[in-house]
This record gives sequence, C-alpha cells and structure tokens, in this order.
Amino acid sequence: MRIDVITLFPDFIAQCAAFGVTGRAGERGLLSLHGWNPRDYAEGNYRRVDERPFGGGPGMVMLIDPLRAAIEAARAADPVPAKVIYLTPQGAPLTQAKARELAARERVILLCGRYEGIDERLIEAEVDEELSIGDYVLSGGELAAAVVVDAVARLQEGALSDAESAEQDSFEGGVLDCPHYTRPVEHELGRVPDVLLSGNHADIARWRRKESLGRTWQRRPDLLDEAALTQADHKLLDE
Ligand code: 6GU
Repeated sequence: MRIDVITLFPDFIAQCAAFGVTGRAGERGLLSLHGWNPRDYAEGNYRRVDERPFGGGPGMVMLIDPLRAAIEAARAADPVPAKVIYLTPQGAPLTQAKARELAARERVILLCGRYEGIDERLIEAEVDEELSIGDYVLSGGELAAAVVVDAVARLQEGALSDAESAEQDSFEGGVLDCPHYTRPVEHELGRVPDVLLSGNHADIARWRRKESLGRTWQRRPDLLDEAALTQADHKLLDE
C-alpha cells in the first residue's frame, strides 16, 4: 500500500516509517510513505501557505493553491488513483472498521491542515472523505495522520508476526481485549488466574471471551450495541 501525506511537517510523518510495526512494514515493502510539503509549491519570496480569514476572526486559513499543487504532485507520482482523506475534528470518527477499509486500498492521500483550517473550496474540490481521531482538538492533522498510518500499516498482510496477530486485538470483533499475564505465576502484586495455567484450551478461550465481554460492558457499553454477540456470549455476560 502507498500512503502520501500532504503536510507542512513532512519530517514528522517520516518518523512513522522509522520505528516498530510501521517501520517493519516499510522494510518489508508492504507500505510506502511519502511526504509532500505545500510550502514547496507556494509562490513568491515568502512562500505563503496561509492567509487571514475573510469575515474576520482569529487564526489563519490555508490557501487553496499550494495545497492543490501538492495534492496534484502526489497524484502524479503514481498512476494508481487515490482517495483523498482530510484529517479534521469535523470528520467522521476513525474506527477499526474504517482502518480495515483503508488498509484494503492500494493507495490513499492524507491531507493535514494546520491553523484554523483549510479554504472550504479546496475541501469541496479535492477531498473524498473527512476523518477525526476523537473529540478533542489537536493543533494540526499530523498526529491524526500518524494514527491512521499506524492503524493501517499493522493491518497489511505480513506486517505482524503470528505472536502479534491482529485478530485478537481490542475492537476486532467489536469488543475490548482481555487481560494478559506472563511470568512469574506468583508475584507480590498478585497471582496469575488458575484457568490460564490449566492447559484446558476451551476453558481458557471461554475465560478470555468472558473477560472481554465483561470489560466491554463495564467500560464501553456503547460498543455492545454494534458488536455481533452470539447466544453463548449472552450466556457468558449473564453468568
Ligand atoms: Cl483529525 N485533526 C485535528 N486538528 N484535531 C483533531 C483531529 C484531527 N481528530 C481529533 N482532533
């Protein structure tokens, strides 16, 4: 998969490609990340990328032309057509289902805004989708773009080792993850639950599912409305 990021801070995004699962996905050729700086496409000695808003008010608005030229340069760098996604608190919430949908694409372009926003005409003309990573305000879309890159990179086939397998993650299947334990069995902070030491795989799977459902019910009951629960799950919740 190819991800192009339109950002005033391409170095920030390059860091995503340097570490951990994202870095490994890059090394394995599963993900290629490219940064495009609208300032490189801005005119004049000052290479302006923003101006004061019409109608007054605080802050600055990003200009159409440098952004449009950067998007065009990104598009032209590869013949595969790309969906353009603008990261903004006004966007639809990023979910694991959305991450899976994006991860299945060959290419996406992520557009990061700074300051108070982007001229609405650029959004209308170029943006296919708007995404938010939560109900709080960041100073720019870069952290949100990094979140999308990570969520999508780890879903690429071959990005995770078997041990890291994505299938059991929180939100896969719509419920939270269960608790995990490792050595030692006895510790001053407590003992590992006996069932995990029993060697009975059916009991262990049942215990884990019950913990996942219980946590989801306690912490994120909103998720249970959407989760596809089986009859066996309802029984576990009732126990
Ligand atoms: Cl995508 N951008 C900004 N600037 N703030 C955010 C966000 C995005 N998602 C949550 N807050």
